[in-house]
Amino acid sequence: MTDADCIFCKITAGEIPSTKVRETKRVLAFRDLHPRASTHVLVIPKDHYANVAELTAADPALAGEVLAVAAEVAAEEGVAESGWRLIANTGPHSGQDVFHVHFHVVGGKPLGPMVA
Ligand code: DGP
Repeated sequence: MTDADCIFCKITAGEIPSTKVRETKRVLAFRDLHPRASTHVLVIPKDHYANVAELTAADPALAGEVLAVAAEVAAEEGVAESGWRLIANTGPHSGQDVFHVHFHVVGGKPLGPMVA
């Protein structure tokens, strides 16, 4: 399942370069192009789903795999103990720019209060 116009599908296909930090058969983790912290990694399912709701409705097991990879990335980045944040922007109010579901793994500094 891919979307020809999706930038993250192109990254998954190797058509756009990325700095990969972890890869499984169905999940890819790569560094954000515009990091907001020393650890800023995006974790995505390779299949195209627009957002968390689409992913969980279609394949909850895959959603679990994505979360497991996010936790593994945090551990590998050395931020498991100091703390990290998992962010999935969804829809206009969140500022979601890329409509291929992705989880930001952010850490390496105090992140401050969550904005709600
Ligand atoms: P969001 O606002 O949650 O949709 O964040 C999308 C993120 O994707 C943003 O932090 C920048 C990142 N990004 C956009 N295009 C690329 C790209 O081509 N490569 C990489 N590595 N990251 C990208």
